[in-house]
Amino acid sequence: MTEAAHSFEPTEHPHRRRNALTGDWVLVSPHRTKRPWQGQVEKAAVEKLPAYDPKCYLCPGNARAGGNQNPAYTSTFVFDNDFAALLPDGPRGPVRLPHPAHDDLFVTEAETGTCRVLCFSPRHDLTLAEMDVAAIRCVVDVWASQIEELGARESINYVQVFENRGAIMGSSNPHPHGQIWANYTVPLVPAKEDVQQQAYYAAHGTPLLVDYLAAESAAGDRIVIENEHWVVLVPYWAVWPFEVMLLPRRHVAALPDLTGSEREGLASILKRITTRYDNLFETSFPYSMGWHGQPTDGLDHSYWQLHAHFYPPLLRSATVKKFMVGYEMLGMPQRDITAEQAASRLREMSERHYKEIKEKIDN
Ligand code: H2U
Ligand code: ZN
Repeated sequence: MTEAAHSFEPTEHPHRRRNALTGDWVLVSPHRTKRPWQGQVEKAAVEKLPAYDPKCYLCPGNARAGGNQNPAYTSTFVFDNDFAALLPDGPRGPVRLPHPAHDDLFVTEAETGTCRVLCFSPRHDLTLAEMDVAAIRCVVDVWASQIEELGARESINYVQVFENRGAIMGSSNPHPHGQIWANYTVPLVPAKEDVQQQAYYAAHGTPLLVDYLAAESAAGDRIVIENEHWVVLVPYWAVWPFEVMLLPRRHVAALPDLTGSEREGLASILKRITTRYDNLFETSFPYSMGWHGQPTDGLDHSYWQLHAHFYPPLLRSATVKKFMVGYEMLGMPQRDITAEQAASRLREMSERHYKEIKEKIDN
């Protein structure tokens, strides 16, 4: 160990942290948090929405852009994306393009799959944070049944469930909804996680994220909230300011394998973490979230541990967003506040939604 290593202080000294789940690195610059901000200020989103919007393509009974009509659904509703990025039929696998001398410079694989949209609620004006636990439980059950149904297909080797929330994240519509993309090849991020988890299991004989959660529980400073079956923490290697990971306590490889009481606990902790997020800047907190579970290729992936990632872009207020530009695009991702500081901020938040408190005061 050098002299510098002896005096290393994670809240003061720039350092790199390795993402054990992907093998990527993040640069942490904790000394920069006092720097002034003179860049873009996002306009806070207008928050008062109607329970039903006749022009919304996701509301019950309305017509969608593709010409189809939504049923008068009362809980959740799943439909095939009218503008799907993947198509179920067609060629699949390596393609030979007319570049015989440069095959390795123009590598192409034909891809097939299915894209679906999942409405979380018939209510246009709610979010996961504002839905009740019973309604969120219905969303959990649909996530599980979609992964099960699509994953059973011979041509589907990975089912990616995700939610893109808020205009700032490019979400096209405030109506609470998520998406499901299921395809033949395992996408880039879960493929990296597969490699790292497999290598860790080969070296240690235990699943990477099971050991990781045990170590985080012992340390405690990155844990945000927990219940009987689940833990929410800011990962050691977090890139986004208030990024969190949601992990089951039990070793479970995929969402459909969750028991009834684990699903119940999941619905409850989803409401709690999204409420804390909303309370952080008193705004309907934008994020991209999604589930990572084992590939559905029928092979043995017992080294996998199910988990969800939440990647919110907001940095210091409802209007100041973190951009992944410059050094991040060309060098590597970088963050200012440490994962420990972010976890501490999220721990301080109330679990009573700020809108509920405001309504009380207004009346
Ligand atoms: P966001 O999750 O980014 O808001 O996307 C919503 C999806 O809904 C988007 O992929 C689809 C878009 O293709 N969509 C339909 O399938 N039908 C419509 O009538 C409009 C939007
Ligand atoms: Zn709607």
